[in-house]
Amino acid sequence: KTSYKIASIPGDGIGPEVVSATIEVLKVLTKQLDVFELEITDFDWGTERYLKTGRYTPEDYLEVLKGFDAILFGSVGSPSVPDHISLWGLRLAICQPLQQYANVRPTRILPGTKSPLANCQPGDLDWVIVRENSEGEYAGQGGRSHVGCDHEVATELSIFTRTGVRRIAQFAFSVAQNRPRKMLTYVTKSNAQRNGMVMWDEVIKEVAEDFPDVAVDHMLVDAMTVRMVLNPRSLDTILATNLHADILSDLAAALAGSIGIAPTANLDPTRKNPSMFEPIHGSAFDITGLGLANPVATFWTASEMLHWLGESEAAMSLMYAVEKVCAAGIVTKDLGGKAGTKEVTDAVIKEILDLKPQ
Ligand code: NAD
Ligand code: K
Ligand code: MN
Repeated sequence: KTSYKIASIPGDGIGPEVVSATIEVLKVLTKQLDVFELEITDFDWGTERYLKTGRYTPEDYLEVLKGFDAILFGSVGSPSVPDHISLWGLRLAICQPLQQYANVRPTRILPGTKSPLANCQPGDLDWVIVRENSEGEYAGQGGRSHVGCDHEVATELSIFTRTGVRRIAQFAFSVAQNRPRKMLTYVTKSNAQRNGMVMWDEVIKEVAEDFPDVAVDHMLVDAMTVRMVLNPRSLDTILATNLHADILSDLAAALAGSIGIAPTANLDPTRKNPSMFEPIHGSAFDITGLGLANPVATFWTASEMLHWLGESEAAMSLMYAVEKVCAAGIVTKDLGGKAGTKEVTDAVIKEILDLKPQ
């Protein structure tokens, strides 16, 4: 039997709650299907460790992670540490050096749940957002001088390279090509941002020539927010920069019902390094420890991880179980239900136990 090595990094806030629920579900799923094994190793990398040792991770963390087939991540961020320190200390400290340059965010309305948009039914909103995950405003370039003085200057440079844009464009076109509607909408802000964003427009037009069967259209990011709300059906695969897609994908998750369902994959498409899978949400301090966190985002995340590992049948079985539970109305408060993390998890496990072995 194939065995995959998974690094589990639950992190902070509700991260450990949703990751432990997911590991419970994965253990039952692998046992039930009986075709592959997951060897899961748990890492205590997070803010508690930072407060004790001054680091979110051990120094050799990249070498450690390279020994795994995939990484399952919860969230990082705590009220006791500034957010830019925690994010750069853990999540970006993994994504950036491991060249996980493609961030993929499937978004759709699950059965039994509702979009806040009037008249938007499941099927009217079925998107994949591809977020460039290594450049832009998140490249870590910039600085501050004369800190605290009235004449202080602070910059956050937006870095784009032709190679970086080309590789994410090629990735997004192939995602679009593999979906039934074969449509790609790319988002820039090339009216105001006249360097990097204009290069994006040019590179995407070049790459489009290699994908003649994909229908392409272009939106400016501000107008894109309007189109997402007023005409969700007109969209399918969406490509945007690191910053723009970060914002658009939270909006997308809310339009699909809740940020509590939305998964993301941080992929190294070259497969030289392990990829990392996480819910798009953060630590959710307001509900930490209350047993209210929606685990569906992390279940869906685990399904995306199984797809990436090549275990598509298991991935689909997991989503089938999750969707059955949603359809039965066993959902958390963010989706308008009454169930807690545990009830949803138990219900998904019960559905999995009803699955036939593959
Ligand atoms: P958040 O995603 O943590 O929470 C936003 C809102 O959504 C909150 O009201 C929260 O209760 C709700 N929510 C989020 N996940 C939920 C779930 N699974 N079930 C039910 N409700 C859910 O965003 P925030 O408040 O902006 O950030 C909190 C912390 O998380 C900050 O430290 C931030 O830096 C960090 N963060 C980390 C990541 C990451 O690890 N990749 C992503 C986003 C935010
Ligand atoms: K997260
Ligand atoms: Mn975000």
